[in-house]
Amino acid sequence: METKQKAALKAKLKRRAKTLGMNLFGVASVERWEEQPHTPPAYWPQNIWPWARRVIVLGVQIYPSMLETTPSVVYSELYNTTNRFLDEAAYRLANFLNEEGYRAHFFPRDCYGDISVLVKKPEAAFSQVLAGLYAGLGTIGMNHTLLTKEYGPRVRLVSVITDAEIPADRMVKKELCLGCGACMRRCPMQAFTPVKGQIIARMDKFKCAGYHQKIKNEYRYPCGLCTAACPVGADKKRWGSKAVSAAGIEHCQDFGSKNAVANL
Ligand code: B12
Ligand code: SF4
Ligand code: SF4
Repeated sequence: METKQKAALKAKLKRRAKTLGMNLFGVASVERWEEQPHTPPAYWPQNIWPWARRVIVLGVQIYPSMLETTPSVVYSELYNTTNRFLDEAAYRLANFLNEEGYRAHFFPRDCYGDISVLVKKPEAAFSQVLAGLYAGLGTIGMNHTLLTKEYGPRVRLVSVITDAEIPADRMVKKELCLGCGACMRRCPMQAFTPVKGQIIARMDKFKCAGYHQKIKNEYRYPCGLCTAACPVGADKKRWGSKAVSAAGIEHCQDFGSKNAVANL
């Protein structure tokens, strides 16, 4: 493929992603997995799918006005919808690439059977956070999520893996995390412990997953308070500090979940 053709295909994919409702689009070359120190070779896309050359990462925003009611069925429904939305958009983009003659498929936004598995082994076969980092969408914050300048950590991700060698994006150089600790203070499980000289905190994933098991049983999964608390992101300016009132949070939590029944 000629350089001009590669750039034209990337522009076409970006337009399609936008039409499919995606807020963020970035491209990582698979070499990034080798260059960066984060995962052993078993996780590298090119070792799982030998034809893989690029990973296209798509992101969709999470509305703070719904997230901040968490744990509630309001956020739970938003979460389920973003999941469908992401997987469908990635499927369609991969399909388009197949029709253009390339190999492509998507890696589902999460890819685990149930939270009861994550409480024992809180890990998946492919990291959307690292894919987003390598595709230039943002940097990893103290709370282990990908922070973006547009939406802070309030963005969910999915990847399309392909052999179409479109131009890769540059990684973000400037750390977006402010090190303010708001995520850590807001966590109901105290899952984070700061590490001196390092932005990313130590995280007790088992504590976090255990809490998720509890609130899933109450039909108000997931938590996400550490993403709601984060001040990074242009979205925070748009929504202001009170995207939902304190009374509104309680009100939303009083309907549609086991918590509502327990409070009767
Ligand atoms: C397992 C899982 C969980 C587990 C474990 C959490 C965890 N942080 O690992 C539990 C159930 C606890 C969980 C909770 C949540 N999750 Co979750 N989860 C996943 C899942 C399915 C797999 C993650 C994984 O195992 N990847 C593979 C491993 C190898 O990589 P990794 O965990 O991503 O970790 C890398 C980096 O953190 C980095 N890293 C870690 N430590 C350090 C230290 C240093 C110094 C450096 C440089 C790098 C570094 O390197 C790691 C690889 O080794 C992903 C979806 C996916 N398939 O990626 C979503 C995902 C990470 N979750 C997500 C979200 C939003 C949440 C919640 C907020 C709940 C919610 N939806 O509201 C909470 C927040 C937890 C948190 N603060 O991290 C989003 C994050 C989006 C974003 N903007 O980053 C993802 C990407 C889902 C998605 N498709 O968007 N989750
Ligand atoms: S999702 Fe909730 S329990 Fe898990 S780390 Fe974030 S604030 Fe803590
Ligand atoms: S809340 Fe503060 S410390 Fe936590 S990820 Fe966001 S900017 Fe970093």
